[in-house]
Amino acid sequence: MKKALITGITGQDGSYLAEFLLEKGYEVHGIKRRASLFNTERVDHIYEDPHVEHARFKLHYGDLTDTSNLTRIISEVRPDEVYNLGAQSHVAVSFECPEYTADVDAIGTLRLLEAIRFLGLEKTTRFYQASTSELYGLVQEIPQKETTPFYPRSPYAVAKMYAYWITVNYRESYGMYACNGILFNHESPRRGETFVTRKITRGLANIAQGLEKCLYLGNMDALRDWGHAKDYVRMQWMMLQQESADDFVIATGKQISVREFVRMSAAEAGIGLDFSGEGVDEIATATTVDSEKAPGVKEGDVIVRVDPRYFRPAEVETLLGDPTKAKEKLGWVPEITVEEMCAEMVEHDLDVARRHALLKLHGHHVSVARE
Ligand code: NDP
Ligand code: GDR
Repeated sequence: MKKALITGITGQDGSYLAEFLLEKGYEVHGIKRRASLFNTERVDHIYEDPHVEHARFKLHYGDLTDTSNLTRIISEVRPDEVYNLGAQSHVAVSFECPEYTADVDAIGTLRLLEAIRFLGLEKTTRFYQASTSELYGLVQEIPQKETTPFYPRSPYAVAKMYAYWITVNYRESYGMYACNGILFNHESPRRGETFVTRKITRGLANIAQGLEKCLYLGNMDALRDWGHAKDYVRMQWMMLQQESADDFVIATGKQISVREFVRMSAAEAGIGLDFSGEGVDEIATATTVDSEKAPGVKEGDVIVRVDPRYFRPAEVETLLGDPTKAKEKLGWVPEITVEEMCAEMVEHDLDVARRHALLKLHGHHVSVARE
């Protein structure tokens, strides 16, 4: 039985990848951080009681900032494949916590690679690094492919650039099977609530159900190439099954703006929108309302506004990937469109919002925390 170790298993991608690998028959080990509350919600459905014999899903406490811990876990597990998905993954937060982001996202990757080498596993353990389209930042070429020069625009992207090159370096220096997946944005109902797509689907669902009045966003002109996380984790595994290690861009090859994603999500929630004003004065007003789906909204309500606190010190305005290499060399093509993904996310968040509205009706406190 093959063994995989996933850092970031409690995150969006980690949870889908764990499901995928369990289905493939792997024994799956994951690193979770100690938190004051349970933080395994995304993997609770695949959790196996460690007391049960032959459990194939195992969690280890750990942290990418802790070298001895990482070395001990790798030495105990001796994984065939390591997927390094753990990261401080929020671009805006990386401007607030640049040093921590560098420690986890850049040096954390080095710690893992060194642990593999130190334990003499460099010829047997395959390594996947979660690289990112943020490396392209201020884009030098449209669309972006594996040969497009990098120009990172945030502490997050700069840290990920170190991680990208140290992965290449360990491949070239020690003959390790180590790959970078340069993944463009990918989302799902399990996406963290403060990334823009989920913030939009969750915010609009809450507004539709009368739990919130208005959604505040930053730069609505930003263009992104959005895919579905399920399609992208399949590719992470495929990259480690080749004869030799290589780096691949993973994207859909289509882009839309944040504004268009708002419009699409609102339509799914039964709300037609009209956008007016410019820059910080831009607003979106409800022009048509399906009162069954969105009982909390009336025609004429302003339900989206701009709040400059969500602008970033340096912005990545446009990203559009060219996944030709992945298609030609690996036969990978994304199966889920952005429209299907948006519909799935809105449906999920409407379902949650309906339950919260019912709880509120019966006098319970309901949190609509956002950032
Ligand atoms: P998430 O933010 O959903 O998950 C990040 C994971 O990393 C969580 O499990 C988190 O734990 C864990 N983590 C954070 N800090 C540490 C630390 N110090 N030590 C150990 N683990 C830590 O990210 P995604 O699942 O969306 O992304 C997975 C990876 O892919 C990340 O590296 C991200 O940067 C990268 N990426 C993501 C893209 C996307 O569009 N989703 C695109 C390109 C790259 P906890 O649950 O406790 O917070
Ligand atoms: P990104 O994702 O920075 O591309 O990084 P995010 O969803 O945070 O932002 C996408 C774009 O939307 C604009 N935006 C807002 N973003 C957030 N979070 N909140 C807002 O209110 C808002 N309003 C507008 C942003 O300015 C940006 O242009 C994600 C992460 O998953 C990274 O880990 C990953 O590497 C990249 O995708 C590829």
